[in-house]
Amino acid sequence: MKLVMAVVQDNDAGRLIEKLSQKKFGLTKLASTGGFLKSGNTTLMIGVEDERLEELLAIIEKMCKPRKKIVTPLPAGPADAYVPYPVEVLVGGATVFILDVERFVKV
Ligand code: 2BA
Ligand code: 2BA
Repeated sequence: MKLVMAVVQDNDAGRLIEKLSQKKFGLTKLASTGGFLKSGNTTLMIGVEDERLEELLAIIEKMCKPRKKIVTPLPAGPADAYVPYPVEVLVGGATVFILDVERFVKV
């Protein structure tokens, strides 16, 4: 079994959860915050049998779209040297971690 931790954009989370639930993947949704943009995103914790891992990854890839976001960096350093020009970053599709599960029990 694997534990998939998938960081996805809030905009994609609803449809992705619906699809995964339809396909009978067990999952837990966590509200999270990106360290860089400091805005909300969604982390899904999905325990999955090895045989269904590729199917799961294909669904995540299909449903999570990369998007451009414009951010204005916060000041760092002397205030008179700060030029607040906006920067474009490409966020997502999804950032996915896949971990081996030693034991999975429901008690
Ligand atoms: P349980 O299987 O006891 O799961 C309780 C909660 O544990 C789940 O809440 C979910 O947050 C987490 N969980 C379970 N399996 C997981 C996994 N493989 N990976 C990550 N987290 C997992 P809910 O998703 O709200 O589900 C509540 C109960 O509804 C479940 O109890 C199960 O009896 C049933 N259920 C869940 N998904 C279903 C589905 N697709 N079709 C029918 N029944 C479902
Ligand atoms: P954030 O940390 O809010 O990052 C949003 C996007 O900003 C990133 O998209 C990336 O394109 C850009 N970015 C992040 N750190 C940067 C930096 N130091 N300098 C310039 N640009 C930077 P993604 O890479 O697609 O990441 C989306 C979200 O996935 C992240 O939100 C974070 O919550 C999570 N994530 C990404 N890499 C991670 C990692 N190694 N460990 C844990 N979480 C990660």
